[in-house]
Amino acid sequence: MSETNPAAAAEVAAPHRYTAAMAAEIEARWQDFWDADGTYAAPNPSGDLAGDPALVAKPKKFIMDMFPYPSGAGLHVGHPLGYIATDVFARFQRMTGHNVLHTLGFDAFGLPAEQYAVQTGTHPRVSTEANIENMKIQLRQLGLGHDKRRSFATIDPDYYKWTQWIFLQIFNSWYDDEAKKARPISELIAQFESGERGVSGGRSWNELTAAERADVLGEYRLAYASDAPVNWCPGLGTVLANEEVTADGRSERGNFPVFKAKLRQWNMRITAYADRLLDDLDELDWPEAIKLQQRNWIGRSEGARVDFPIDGERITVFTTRPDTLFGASYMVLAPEHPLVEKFTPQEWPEGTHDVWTGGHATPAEAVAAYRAQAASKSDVERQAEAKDKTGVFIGAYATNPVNGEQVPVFIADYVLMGYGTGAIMAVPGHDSRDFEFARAFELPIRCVVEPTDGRGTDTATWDEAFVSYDARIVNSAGADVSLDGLGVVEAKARITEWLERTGTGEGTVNFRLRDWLFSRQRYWGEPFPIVYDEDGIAHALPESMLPLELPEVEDYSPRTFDPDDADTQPETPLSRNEDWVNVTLDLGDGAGPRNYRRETNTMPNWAGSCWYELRYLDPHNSEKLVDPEIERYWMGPREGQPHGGVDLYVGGAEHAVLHLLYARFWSKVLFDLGHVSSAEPFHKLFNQGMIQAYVYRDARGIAVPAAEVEERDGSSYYEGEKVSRLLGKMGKSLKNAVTPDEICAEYGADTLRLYEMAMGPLDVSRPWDTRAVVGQFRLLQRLWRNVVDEDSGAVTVVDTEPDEDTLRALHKAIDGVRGDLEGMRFNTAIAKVTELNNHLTKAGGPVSRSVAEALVLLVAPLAPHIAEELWRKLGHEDSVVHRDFPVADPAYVVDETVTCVVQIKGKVKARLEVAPSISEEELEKVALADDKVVAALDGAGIRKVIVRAPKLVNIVTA
Ligand code: ANZ
Repeated sequence: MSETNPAAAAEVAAPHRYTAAMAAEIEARWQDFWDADGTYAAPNPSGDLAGDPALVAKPKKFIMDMFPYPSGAGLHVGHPLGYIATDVFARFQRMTGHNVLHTLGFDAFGLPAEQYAVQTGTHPRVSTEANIENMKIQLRQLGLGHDKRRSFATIDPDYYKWTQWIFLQIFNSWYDDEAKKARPISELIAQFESGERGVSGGRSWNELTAAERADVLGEYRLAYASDAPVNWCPGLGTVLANEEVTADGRSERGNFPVFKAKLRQWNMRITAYADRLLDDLDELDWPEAIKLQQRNWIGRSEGARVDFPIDGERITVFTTRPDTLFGASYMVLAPEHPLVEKFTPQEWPEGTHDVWTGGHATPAEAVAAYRAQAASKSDVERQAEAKDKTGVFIGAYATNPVNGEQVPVFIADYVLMGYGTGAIMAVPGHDSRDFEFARAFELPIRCVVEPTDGRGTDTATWDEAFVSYDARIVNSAGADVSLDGLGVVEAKARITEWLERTGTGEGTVNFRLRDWLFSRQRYWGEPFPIVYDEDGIAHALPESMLPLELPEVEDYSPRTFDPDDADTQPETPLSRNEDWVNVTLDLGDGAGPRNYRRETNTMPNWAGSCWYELRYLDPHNSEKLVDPEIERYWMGPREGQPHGGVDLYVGGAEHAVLHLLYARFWSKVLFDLGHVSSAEPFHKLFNQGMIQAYVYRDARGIAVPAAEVEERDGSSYYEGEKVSRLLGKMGKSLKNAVTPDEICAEYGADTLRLYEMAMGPLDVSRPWDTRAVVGQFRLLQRLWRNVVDEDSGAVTVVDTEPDEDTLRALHKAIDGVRGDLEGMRFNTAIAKVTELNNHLTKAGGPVSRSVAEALVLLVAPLAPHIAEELWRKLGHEDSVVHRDFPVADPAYVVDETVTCVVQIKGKVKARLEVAPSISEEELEKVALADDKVVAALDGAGIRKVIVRAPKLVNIVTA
């Protein structure tokens, strides 16, 4: 490819032309300079990273990327999109009077390193550290202005010491529902000891054995071990969090079946924070789509608990529609509900309907058979809307409290034990699942919400339930309460009030969010700082024993099993090192040296990313997680950011409910316990789009190397054969990965940076096109040529004042670029820089120094190496990094502009304010880069662009 490459060819033409070789030389030199100079060091107000007080006194900006997992495949050009964007933004913020913290670490625990280790026999630390080194080299050549003093990897013992420390903070605290915050567990123990708080069962704290006390505290601790059913994935050999299980009940990673199994595992009581996690979203500057995903995941439902008496006991249901209580004609318990046995009689009651019994001779038999069947299914399978409803009568009736009616009780798998109370009142008239069940089991269907779709109230004629929140209640009058004629909202309020008055129920809020399963049966993760004594009681290691380092084991592979065999049990790799597991320790709790057994699970790979923003602030602190003054400086609450947090966090949208929810939860615990002043980790979140790439497939559907495909007359050919072309992900497996290394070698990092930023609005996905990269290279060549003579290498600028036209072009560009960089519209900023540069080229003759300098400063955030070089050539001794960004003179900005109309398929989609002198070529670029136009095109191919500068652009789509 290099023979046709203008970057290489130009070298022969003029000795001082901007070429790939020159870019390589300039870039390497400036990168070395920045490293040696510490150009990007952001000073802290105190501590070992304290620095220039004048800089500290400026307003701060903490700009962060979602840190990478150092994979063995290295980076392709899709990965740095966000890193370049934050870098441009950070540079702009530095030039507009901010103390900017921008750095990057590595999220380095996790499955891939371990799987690679198992395959190759290399220790995960060895391969991970090699990958980190490789990635650092790849990142360095991009010219990212990171404060490298603040970088770390989550696998560094100095780092995970504090991850373990936070675990202990969480373990040693409980959630006080009254104060609505976490408090130290010692304060709870004091309440038990003094009798201020009673122990359930009515016994006094002093009577309890150590084991009983540990159990009581386990009910409160924010990190606790429990035997609850967990997601066991035999194929991966580990258990998984709900968030790691796909909608069809398989592991997100590896796509193996996931089963429910009862195992003793660590959990984090994130549910205690459900309300605050919801409420505080309101104050965050996040994309609405992500907020919505979090809201749905937390799943707050307002409704009521209603007690249905049965045999002197009661079944409590959770319903979001207490207004339909008069329509409840049967009940359903989850098959695993603990009360099922209790209410199941010896024999079928008189007159039991045949279809209710499942053909079994006794209720107990029917229940046992049905339970066995339900246990083999995942929650998702059980809840599938389309599936036929199954279930069985348990032989008992309960009483509907509102009208005294006897309603039959069933077990059915569409009711889940893990939600609400694991029991429902079924209202088949107005709930689709209940409707199908009632039809299958010939149960009465009552209309208690008046249909608004003209179907009438005779349910015998209905094909489906009538589901509506906006209709009137009917057929709902009882002895002491009537809902007839009320709307849903009023009816809910009235019946809830009645339930509370009569002691048959109460209004309640239910959450979909479950506690976070926190154990993994893995080697490559943080060890838990927990040991068990001979009675099996868990003890925290004292802080002085942290970090608890990962021991060497012979075999760090997880024990995996037949992916379909649910009857298997995990085996932890750490348990294979008996010397490490069995220890004699003095925990400093007065018990003296005792024998303990270490916890052998490890933490999930999410742990390290739950708090890394804090460690960037004060990365070498060995006394504290983070110094409070430093934390307050960078993260503390301020005007418009009531919960504090990072000023800008950029990353992919795929982390909506995993990382982002977990990190918010840890922040809140640390905030409650007084360790930090910020209750939210990330104030502003921005999701960048993806860089897509064409995937070419041959007739057999096999991907062929994209680099070797030829495009001719709108078709694609590989080795002479026609191949298909589709946009897809970029990656090794699809043979279409392009590495930043290749592009840097061919054109230089500044060109790569410009190209990635010019491709379109940052939040929109865009297809990579290597052939288009050269366009940005040419821009840099023209920029260079406007300042430097290509033959002599001399600077050509003159000290005369620019003409009026040029002043207008300059100040409009300054004004526009400033606004665009502040608003993260990097593509339009580049279009404006290009316009100014072209104006200078077209004007001919030498460029005025003042204009050339301003132009260089405008370019500096986007293409920092060439900017530094030109700045130096222009006679400056300092770096552009800390220079002030140019400010437009309003007198030149209020120039007459013309409104240009952009049409797509003849319809007006945008209006642009452009200079009357804009060229056709420029106008086309500006129009195609416009957000509204990009949105309207929505990825559609463009057939033709008709430009009538300056007033019209007409885009014809394919
Ligand atoms: C009666 C009713 C009438 C209901 C009606 C709905 C419509 P969300 O909104 O997701 O919170 N439900 C309660 N617990 C359940 C469980 N463990 N498994 C399966 N379903 C359960 O859903 C709450 C509704 O889902 C509850 O309100 C209950 O059905 C059902 F016209 O009660 B409803």
